[in-house]
Amino acid sequence: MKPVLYQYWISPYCDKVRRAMTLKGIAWDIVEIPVLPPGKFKHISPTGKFPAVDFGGTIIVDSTDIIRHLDKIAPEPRLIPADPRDRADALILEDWADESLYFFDLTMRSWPQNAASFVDDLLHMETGLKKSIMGRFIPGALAKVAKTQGLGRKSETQVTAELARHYDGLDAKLTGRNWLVGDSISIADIAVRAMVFVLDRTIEGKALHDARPALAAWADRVDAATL
Ligand SMILES: N[C@@H](CCC(=O)N[C@@H](CS)C(=O)NCC(=O)O)C(=O)O
Repeated sequence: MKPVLYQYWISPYCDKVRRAMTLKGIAWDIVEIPVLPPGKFKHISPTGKFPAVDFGGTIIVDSTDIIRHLDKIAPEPRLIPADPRDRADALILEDWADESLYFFDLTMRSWPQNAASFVDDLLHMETGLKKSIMGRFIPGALAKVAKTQGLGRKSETQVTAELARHYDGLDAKLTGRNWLVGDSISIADIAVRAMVFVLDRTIEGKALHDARPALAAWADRVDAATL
C-alpha cells in the first residue's frame, strides 16, 4: 500500500516530503487539501498543518518527523547523516530553512508585485467567483502573518538585502562542493532547496538566485536527484 501524502501543492514543507520520497524511490498517492473550508482534514492533522502522511494507518504530521520516519522505513540513501557532527549541521540548516527562510517566502510573496502568482499557486484548485473573492483577501492575510512574525514590518529593500546575505552564505558554502553537509545529499539540501524553490516565485528571490552560480548549480543538482 502506497503512503498517502495530504498536501498543499505549493507548500515548501510538502515539497520537502515529495523530494525525500522521490530520492528514496518511494511511490505515493496524493490528497490535495482545499484552502476552503478550513478544518475539513482535522481527522488527519489535528493541528491543521500539512504535510501529513498516512503510512498504512500510521499518520505522521510535520515534514521533519515524516523524513525521520522515511529514513527508518527506507534507509538508503539516508537523509539524516550518521556522523553526529554532520547530523547536527544538517538539522540546524533544516531548521533554519523551515523557520527563517520560510518567512522570507511569506513576506515577499505578500508584496504587490508577487501576490498574483501566490494567489494562483495557492488557489490552483479553485475557479470563478470563489477564486476571485478569495484572491482579494489572501495577500492581506499573508502580510498579516509576516507582520506578526516581524519580517513583514521591514521595508522591501531591507528584506531583499537580508535574503541576499543568506544567499551569499549559501553560495559561499556551496562553492567547490556538491552538498551543504558532508559528501552526500541530506535533509539540509532538501529543506533549503524547497524554500529556494518558492522564493524563486518572487521577482526578487529569482534574481538573487540567478546571480549566484554555486547556488544555482547546487539547485540544479538537488533537482536532478529529487524531482
Ligand atoms: N513544521 C511544519 C510546518 C507545516 C506548515 O506550516 N504548513 C503550512 C503550509 S506551508 C500549513 O499547513 N498551514 C496551514 C495552517 O497554518 O492552517 C512542517 O515542517 O511540516
